[in-house]
Amino acid sequence: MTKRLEKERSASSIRGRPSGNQRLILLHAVLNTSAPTICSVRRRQPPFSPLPLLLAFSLVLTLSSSATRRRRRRGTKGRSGKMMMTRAPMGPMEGAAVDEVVRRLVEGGRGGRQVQLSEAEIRQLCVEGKRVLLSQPNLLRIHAPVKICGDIHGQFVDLLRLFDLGGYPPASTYVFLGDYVDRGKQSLETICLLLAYKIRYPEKIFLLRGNHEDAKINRVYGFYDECKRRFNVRLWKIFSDCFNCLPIAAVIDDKILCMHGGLSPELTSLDQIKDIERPAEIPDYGLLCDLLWSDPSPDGEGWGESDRGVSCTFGADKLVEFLEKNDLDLICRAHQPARG
Ligand SMILES: [Mn+2]
Repeated sequence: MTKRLEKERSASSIRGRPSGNQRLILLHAVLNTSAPTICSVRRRQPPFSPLPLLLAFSLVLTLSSSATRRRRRRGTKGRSGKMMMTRAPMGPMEGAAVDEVVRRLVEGGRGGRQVQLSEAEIRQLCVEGKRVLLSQPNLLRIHAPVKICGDIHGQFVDLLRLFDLGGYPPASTYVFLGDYVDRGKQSLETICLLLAYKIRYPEKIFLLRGNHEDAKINRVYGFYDECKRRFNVRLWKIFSDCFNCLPIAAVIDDKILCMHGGLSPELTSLDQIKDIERPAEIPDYGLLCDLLWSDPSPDGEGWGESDRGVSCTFGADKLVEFLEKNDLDLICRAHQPARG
């Protein structure tokens, strides 16, 4: 554990782009720097044109599909009826109440101002959020166009800037690649807004799990302290229950696999991700650990030892092998900051 934490501490100083591999998109969250970064995305065959929107803190990738199989489902379609029948006690968080939480966070959070929701509201966001997360599979199937966002890490002002740029849900569909909490100053506002949108528009925003959505990690890197300072430890535990239900990966238009970390030597088929049961704690090794912790190897081939002391690295050969076997074009992941 100590080794893992030490290595995680050093993760913020990870060198830039990990490799020249052409089929890996990295979504960089550049913490505490205004240096812009950009990732080139080249493809063997272009069924759609990625449009990178560069921000100082994160990269949003818009994937627009010309072979349009997009489904225009309304965000709330098909869930309110079930909700009314099975979860009447959560009624207060429906519709207008969630909208009100969103409004207070978005309007109140401008300029870095703190927005203090009530403890009861946050508990409801966690409980209802958990229910919505578990109602969808651990391996999500999503259709383009969609905007993919990397680590937010409690930088709530930057999250609002992302929505300013890309449109506020439900105007656009989003996939977030995890690491919502820790490091930044406003983990609570960040995760509360994302959960509120998830509850309100379950088909328009998808929240994957990052390695910081893990009680062992966010106990140490800021989220626990923020919960304790602004509320209490009980609330932090309620968040942990919710985080244990976040999905692990998403496939966009059957071609782009998204996850926070990367590949695993144990991963041969996508069904293995689908079959991971939730709620789940992140183990110290194995498939689930690797999906949230592994990194591409900057130059090596095969599987390598990670500098983090957790999980492993994967070489370009392993990436190509996996993509070809599973008929995928790209892996899209986050987890590593980069220098511009
Ligand atoms: Mn990470």
